[in-house]
Amino acid sequence: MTAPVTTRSSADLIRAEEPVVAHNYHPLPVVVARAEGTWVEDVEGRRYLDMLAGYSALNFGHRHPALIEVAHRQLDRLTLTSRAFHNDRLAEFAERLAALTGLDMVLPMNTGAEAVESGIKVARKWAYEVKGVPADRATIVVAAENFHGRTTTIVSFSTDESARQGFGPFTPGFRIVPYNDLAALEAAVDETTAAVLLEPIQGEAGVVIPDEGYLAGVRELTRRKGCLFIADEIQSGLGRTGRTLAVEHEGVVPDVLLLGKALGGGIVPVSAVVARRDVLGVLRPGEHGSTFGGNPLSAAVGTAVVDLLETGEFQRRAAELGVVLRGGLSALLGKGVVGFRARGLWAGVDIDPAVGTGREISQRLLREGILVKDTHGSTIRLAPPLTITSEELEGALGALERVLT
Ligand code: IF1
Repeated sequence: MTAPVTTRSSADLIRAEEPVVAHNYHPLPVVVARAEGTWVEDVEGRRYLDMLAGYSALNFGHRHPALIEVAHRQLDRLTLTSRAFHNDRLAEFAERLAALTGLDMVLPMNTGAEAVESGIKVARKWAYEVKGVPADRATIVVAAENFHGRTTTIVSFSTDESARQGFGPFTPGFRIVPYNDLAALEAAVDETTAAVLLEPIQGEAGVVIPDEGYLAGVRELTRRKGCLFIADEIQSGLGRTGRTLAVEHEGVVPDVLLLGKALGGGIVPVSAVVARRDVLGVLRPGEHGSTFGGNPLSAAVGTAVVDLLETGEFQRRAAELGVVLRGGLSALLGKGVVGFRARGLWAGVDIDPAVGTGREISQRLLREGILVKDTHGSTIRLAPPLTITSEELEGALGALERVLT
């Protein structure tokens, strides 16, 4: 790989951040300086297998050659116009993304939270203009233990106190029901309900997979009650679970799909609200916007991401290697793993607290050359790039076994 760009050591750089970078994270003590595919390298040249992949933003690995090539070419042509003008990349991106997802229309945004916020605004406007909910009375039903981002409206409906503490006052109009509970959902949806907003698999909660039939039940319930089903696939989507979208495991097509993370190929922030035309059609000029939303660089990279997904290669790899992942985790049950949930190349692994906390296990794995991140308590998440090889995956599972015993 290329020569180092800095002469400061990892320890120096970690120390240097302290007075000048907000402490809104508690990163593991590794300073990444370069990466390729499934491997990253720290400042001193130590190599690590990346089993987090930017929380599923790096589904195609670090710096996938096809994506980098498109980005380089676009950087040499045009990077930003704002949507005050058209650019020659947006139409194709929207056409290809709509076709990939089986929906009609795309609202291009940048971060996941922006897609979630935009989805909330569109659903409310649809409720007032199409469903006939009285002004400012629209409700949106969400699940407990949800994670949809960090804006003040989104944390307004979080059940994680640490995400809400000190950030009030909060946005009204949200009802919270237990996840994976159709009866509770039935009771919460009424004539004021604009939408039900759910992760098809809850990521931050620890890769919580609902019972078979839950998503189909949500689809039937929302259709019957005349409200929108908004599926937040920002983390579960784009190949992660072995299908293009996690909702495909139940053959469900939502009214509104929220995408992000891997949509930008791990290069630029790209997110989108993808929906039926009668839903996104409620937006008229000047009613919503974003400086960078739909910019030509993002649209070019997003189109190249759709190219990769249309091959089906990454979905197939996630499904096939997901069998290896499940097998490896099953073998560790009772040997430091007390439980796990896995679909495709995505797993939430519950570690026996007697063996260590999620953070301690993450630190031991770091010393084994594996990058993972703990989530709540003693659960670690595994979400490698979908380009990982079987040998690399077996290596990571071997390292996990070693640090648990
Ligand atoms: C961090 C985890 C957290 C998401 C879903 C929207 C968003 C996310 C389903 C917002 C973002 C990221 C945020 C990142 C860690 C990661 C995450 F669930 F993936 F593990 F935080 F809970 N919907 N999830 O998962 O997208 O605005 O971040 O682009 O460090 O906060 P964003």
